[in-house]
Amino acid sequence: MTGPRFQRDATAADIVASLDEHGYAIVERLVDAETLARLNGDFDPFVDAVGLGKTDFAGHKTKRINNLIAKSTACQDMALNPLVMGVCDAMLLPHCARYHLHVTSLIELQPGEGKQGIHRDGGIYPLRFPSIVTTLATIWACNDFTAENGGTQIVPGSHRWDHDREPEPHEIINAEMPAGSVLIYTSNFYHGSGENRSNGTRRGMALHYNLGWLRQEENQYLSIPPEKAAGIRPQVLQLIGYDFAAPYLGFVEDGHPLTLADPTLPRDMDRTGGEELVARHQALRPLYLGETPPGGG
Ligand SMILES: O=C(O)CCC(=O)C(=O)O
Repeated sequence: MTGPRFQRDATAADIVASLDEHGYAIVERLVDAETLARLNGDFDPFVDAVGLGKTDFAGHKTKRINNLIAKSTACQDMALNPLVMGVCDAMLLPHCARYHLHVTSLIELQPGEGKQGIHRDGGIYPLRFPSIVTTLATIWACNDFTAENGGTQIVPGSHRWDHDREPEPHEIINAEMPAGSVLIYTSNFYHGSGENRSNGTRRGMALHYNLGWLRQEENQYLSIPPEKAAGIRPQVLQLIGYDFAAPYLGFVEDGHPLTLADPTLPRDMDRTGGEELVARHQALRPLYLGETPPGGG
């Protein structure tokens, strides 16, 4: 038995074990107070300026902003958090040579917001549940998450459920965690934002990652085109998609996509992405994409 609640000395192996057993993990106060203050300060003007959601899913009393990488260097740092990267390596690299950032959303529930419909993120792709892990979600608590203010609704154990099994109300709990903590779960796990019965707002930052050969939810290279990419470090640009996802997958005219953002890079026309990527791709076990056999293929 391990998890699901950890401190910042947790290892990627601890988190992976908790994802396997419970379907989720919470790492308390993983980010320091200074970075969190910087993050909130970067987002405040955008949150002030944005209107409320217009659909039941987005929430009629919820403010959302996206393209967070362009709006905050603190967000860029957190997207590359070493523990999260270790968990992504363990959960996603078994099925892809490289993963990328899938979507970035700041989600601020206003007082009086109701519960979001419970869902599984993997539903964005036409696959039966439970499938291989296609996405890995991190929800960072930008302020305290409580049962009263809409801490994410989660359904422990639901990552193993069959496609048609839906949660009963008594199976749903709220992820409660102090500001700076992160909730981690995968594409097979049922969750949704909670109801905000408090007088304050609940602000969460969702940074989700996905398999490199799947389309990203957020079109990040149009949100951050080459002319806006200057000044963003290569590691971050690669994570949002300025990279090969596999040999040949995602090349541009000169070879590596990063050459569009940094004209000083060699225009060597190499479309393989390099020997290491080729080796990683060749080592992957090909997936069965018919009716998924028992055990997920
Ligand atoms: O805000 C949250 O706690 C989760 C939001 C979510 O799952 C979504 O918007 O898809």
